[in-house]
Amino acid sequence: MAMPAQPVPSHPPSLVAMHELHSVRYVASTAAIPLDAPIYVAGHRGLVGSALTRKLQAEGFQNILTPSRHELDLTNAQEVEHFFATRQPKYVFLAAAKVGGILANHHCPADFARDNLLIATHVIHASWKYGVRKLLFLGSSCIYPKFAEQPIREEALMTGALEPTNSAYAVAKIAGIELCKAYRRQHGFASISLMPTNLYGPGDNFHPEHSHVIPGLLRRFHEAKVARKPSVCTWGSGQPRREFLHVDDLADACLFAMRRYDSPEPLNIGCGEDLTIAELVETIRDVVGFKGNIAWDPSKPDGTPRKVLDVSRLQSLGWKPRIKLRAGLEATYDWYCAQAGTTDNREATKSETVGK
Ligand code: GFB
Repeated sequence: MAMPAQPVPSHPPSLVAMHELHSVRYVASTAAIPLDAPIYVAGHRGLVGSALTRKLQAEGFQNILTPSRHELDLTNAQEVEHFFATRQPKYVFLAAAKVGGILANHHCPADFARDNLLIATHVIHASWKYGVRKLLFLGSSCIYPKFAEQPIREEALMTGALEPTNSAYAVAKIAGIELCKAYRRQHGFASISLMPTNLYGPGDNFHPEHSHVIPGLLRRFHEAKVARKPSVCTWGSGQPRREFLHVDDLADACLFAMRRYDSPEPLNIGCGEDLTIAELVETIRDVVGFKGNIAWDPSKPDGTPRKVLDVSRLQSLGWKPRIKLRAGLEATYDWYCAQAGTTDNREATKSETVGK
């Protein structure tokens, strides 16, 4: 495979040093992903896993392993061991997770902690044990302290208290990062951790209560438009700020990182720009074409006041997102309408659990 030219970093000296330190591994891992290598996408039916599978297929990878939930329950250690022993994946994208929006996290913390701890423990251990060449673990921007300095640098991890609505999920994801570091330190296992910002796109969970804000509101505005309702209810104060990344950009960043990033330190993935929830709501209303009013329900939680990632480490490696928020929302709404017309996607799971 042809090697892309290495970008010239333009960032602080410490990042330059880190980049140079790992450039040797970068060369090795780039050259070492043959198109017929067995690649396991854990959670291939979820938002992230399905985007990753599309991306890998588009890049010409021919041996993508996507066992169904019936074949492989990632919370079951024996099933995970059996899968790795028999299918022998060489690269693993660990996108399987129990995920959900602010209310789902708030109401089901035990499920979010248990499932995500088990999935990370089983998959990282089996990957090392059965000779995976490289594993990419996906965390979340909610691992950072609730009041972290903005934009949030990777160094902010474990420097303060977490946002209570999703602390159980966040702790499970932090455990995954630590597992990757531990297997790397003790066994020399090439595992990396990526921390994506809030994601959206095709394949998302559009459940009215348990989804994240973008799919939840696309659906609510759509249904209000169809039913000619006078207003739509949105949650909280509208004042929190969030950063959003289209999942196809994330998938691109994942493959980029699998090829070029090899460090125990987590890597933030985002666009580095945020907006208020009130601004997002206005944009979604416009995209859907709803003409009625917007009402706010202050009894619903706001969550973290602001969550925008510092993406200078990622940019120093030469990666940038391509999909602007407005265009991404329009494409996602189109996808939702197409799905809503053909399947019962809108009545899907109470909160997305992928890879189980
Ligand atoms: O997307 P969301 O659930 O995730 O909510 P978080 C973002 C903001 O949108 C919150 C507001 O301030 C919500 O109150 N919001 C307004 C709504 N209307 C709605 C609505 O109809 N649905 C939803 N869901 N929100 C999650 C974490 O936090 O972020 C997860 O709980 C995960 O653990 C994810 O990591 C990335 O950004 O607040």
